Amino acid sequence: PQTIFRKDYTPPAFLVDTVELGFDLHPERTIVANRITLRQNPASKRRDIVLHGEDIELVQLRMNGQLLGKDDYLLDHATLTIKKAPAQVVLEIETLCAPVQNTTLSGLYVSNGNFFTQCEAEGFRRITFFPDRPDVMAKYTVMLRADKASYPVLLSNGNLIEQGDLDDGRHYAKWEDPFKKPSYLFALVAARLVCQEETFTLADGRDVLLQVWVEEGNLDKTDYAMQSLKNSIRWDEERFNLELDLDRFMIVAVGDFNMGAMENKGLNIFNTKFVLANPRTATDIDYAGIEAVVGHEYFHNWTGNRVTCRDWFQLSLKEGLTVFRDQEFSADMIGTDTGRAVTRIDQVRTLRQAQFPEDAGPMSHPVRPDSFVEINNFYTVTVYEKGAEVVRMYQTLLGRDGFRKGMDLYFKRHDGQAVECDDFRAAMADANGRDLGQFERWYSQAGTPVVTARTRYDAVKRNFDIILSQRCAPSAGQQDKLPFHIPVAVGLLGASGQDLPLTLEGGKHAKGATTIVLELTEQEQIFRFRNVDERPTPSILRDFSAPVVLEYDYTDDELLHLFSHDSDPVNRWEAGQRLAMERLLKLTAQVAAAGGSDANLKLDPTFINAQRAVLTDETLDAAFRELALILPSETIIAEQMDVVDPQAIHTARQFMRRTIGAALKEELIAQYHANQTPGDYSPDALSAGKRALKNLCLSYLMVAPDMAELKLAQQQFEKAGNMTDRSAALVAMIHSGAATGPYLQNFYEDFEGEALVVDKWFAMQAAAPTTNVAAVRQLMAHPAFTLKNPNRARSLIFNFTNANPSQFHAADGSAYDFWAEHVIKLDAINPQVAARLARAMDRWRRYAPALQAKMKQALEKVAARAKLSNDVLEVISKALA
Ligand code: HT7
Ligand code: ZN
Repeated sequence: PQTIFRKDYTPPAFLVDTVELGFDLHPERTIVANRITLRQNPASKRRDIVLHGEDIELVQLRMNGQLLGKDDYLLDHATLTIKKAPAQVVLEIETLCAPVQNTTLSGLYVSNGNFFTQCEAEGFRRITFFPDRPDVMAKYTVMLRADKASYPVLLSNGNLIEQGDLDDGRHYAKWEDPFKKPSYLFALVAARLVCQEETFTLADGRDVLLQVWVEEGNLDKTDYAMQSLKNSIRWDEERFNLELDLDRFMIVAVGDFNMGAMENKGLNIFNTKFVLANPRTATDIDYAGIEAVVGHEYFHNWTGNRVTCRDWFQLSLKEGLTVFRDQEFSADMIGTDTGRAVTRIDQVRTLRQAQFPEDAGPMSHPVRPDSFVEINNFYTVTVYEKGAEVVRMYQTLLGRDGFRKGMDLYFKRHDGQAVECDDFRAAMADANGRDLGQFERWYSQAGTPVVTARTRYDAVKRNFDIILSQRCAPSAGQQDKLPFHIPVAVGLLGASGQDLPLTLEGGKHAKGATTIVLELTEQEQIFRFRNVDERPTPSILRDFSAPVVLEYDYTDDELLHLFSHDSDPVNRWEAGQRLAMERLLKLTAQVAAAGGSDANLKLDPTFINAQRAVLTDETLDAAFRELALILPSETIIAEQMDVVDPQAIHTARQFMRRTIGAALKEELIAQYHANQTPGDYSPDALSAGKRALKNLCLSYLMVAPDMAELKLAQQQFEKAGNMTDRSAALVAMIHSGAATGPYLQNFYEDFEGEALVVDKWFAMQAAAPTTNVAAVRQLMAHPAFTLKNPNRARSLIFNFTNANPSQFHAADGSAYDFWAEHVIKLDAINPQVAARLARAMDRWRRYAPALQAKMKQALEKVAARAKLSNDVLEVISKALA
């Protein structure tokens, strides 16, 4: 397959001004009539019109009214080219496609009898021939025609300008989008759906219509999405002075969807998972996900739609920025400092769990990649989450006001344009009179920088020096890395845990500041703090001010001091994670040395006491305590090891959980009862935090439960008034290895008709360390299982391969065969989903030789298939390279 390089970008030869689309919708045979007006691009010397087209049949083509014959154009499996076209062209193109056969869920497809589209990144070319690239922006008018009884609702982007009945029971609707947009933002829906709608008044006094469309029977699950939409609109007005620019904004939920949601102009299409919620079916995490994704897609209206990407290498321009915006939105919605810190800790966990491993693996790429085979493989945690960290660093360096100035300038300069990451950086720099030249390396260099800190205290001169140095390991195509511009937020703690006022030599900081952002720009730099009366404990990288690994030789005492006192909650949590990680690594080594046995393991009382202190400190938010008590995940532990031994990690971590559960039994039971949330369910952060802590207590008590503890879980399951508590009880039971058959059966029967809950039912079994590959195969035989629905495939298969490491890496390699078999099967149905599954083997080279050999065999088995998609081929060949 062909690799596409960023350096090869050329402007389009022709620009498109208007697009008129006519759809005669039939599941088997949809006719698409497309009339586009094109004109030569003065910025290009080329005169060929190149249109993309994939899996569609050309019926007829006219240029400036003239029917074109086969000799007038070149047509292959991917493009239609008209050589030496005149400067002004009207093309009329008629094509055919078969939506019901389209299992890729890209382009126009049928889900549960309804029509939907998904065009990002390159799906529009599966609908009609078009220059399907984001720098071609045009105005669209869309006429939809379909059978009225089967598809009573006809939606597209922008405003509804006409609708009516046709012969033969068909009807039509005409939509017009007043804004220029790239083709990836086109959408249509033709369906039997119902909606919750509301008129909402914008800050400027305009009334807009908001709608959330779902299948009948789900109208009792749309309130939270609607509320989140209204909150998002308000938030963007207040925080960035950005208003909704349309008269109508629609969200439509669909059960078959490759990702979370899609920001099509005025017609956001969502995976049901991020729309539907009521207390009976959705957990606190689901509610938080809905708020974040509704916000994310809404915020794209400015960061992505009004200002879009010049080419797909710039994807993080819209995605990193929009993730940052949705993160800030979620934090502001909680509104408290600890709430903000809790969201920040969650972000750090995601980075460590998924982005750091990606950055160190075979698919490692810069935030702005230099090349790709299949763009769909680059909707990654690096582009999204690391991209958001890069945006966050502007705010850390420039301050909130400075960041806002940069945003204002960005929109002033680029509204209506398709631009590059460099344009965003230039707006930030110019609005603040700063040179951010070196900051560019965050976009161009892959890999996670490692910042090493050393300190020295001079009691006579009362100086405390922090010496920071940085390095970054080589990654594909990038042997030597240049120093990054890294903001390192630092505070110093005195002996009683108080923040010391800081005086940085040469720094210009407010008198009495207790956190200062050091700017590390060289390979090594010394930062000197003056007037320091005692040797302090440094709190480095507060609020996780940069996406780096921080190395500092903390003593246990220093970590315990930070864990008890740091005023920065992120670093307070981090100290606990370091204490736990040191022990987990030692225990893992001991298990491995003892041939897998945990017989002689010990956990020191100091650590247990520190855990006890946090658990019982009721001055701390429950949400924070919960995070402080969760041990680093098996994946994060694995990332710290040179040779990964998944079984030893699991045994060591389980030992630690069991020991904590036994030692703190009394306190865990007390906190379990103290953090009940009686009364009506509410997903607010305070209540969700209490439930999280309570359910963590339960999970500790259930590592090796006695009868009373088992009963506690069973009662919670039976009496729970919401899905958070019900599913937490069931998960605790499954993980404990207790006989759960009747409970699982009962859960399934209660929710058989709720697809999203059935997904949970598969997921919780797949991720349990008690579930082996044979059990997964058995679950696949369940009548509710299908590979065709991405949510369902993910719930069982992905949860097994990605969230159940001790079983996925079973010594006999049987789960690797299972993986290979399903990558191949899925690839024939949906390459995007298959390629995501393929990534489960990314880190295969880090395992012990016996496992490595089996993983390699499985990879080679997939690679040997004759008909692989580019999506899977790219992932597998990079893994094997
Ligand atoms: N911009 C969207 C990314 C996307 C996507 C969404 C649904 C299905 C396939 C997709 N390919 C790319 C989602 C977002 O980041 O908001
Ligand atoms: Zn996005």
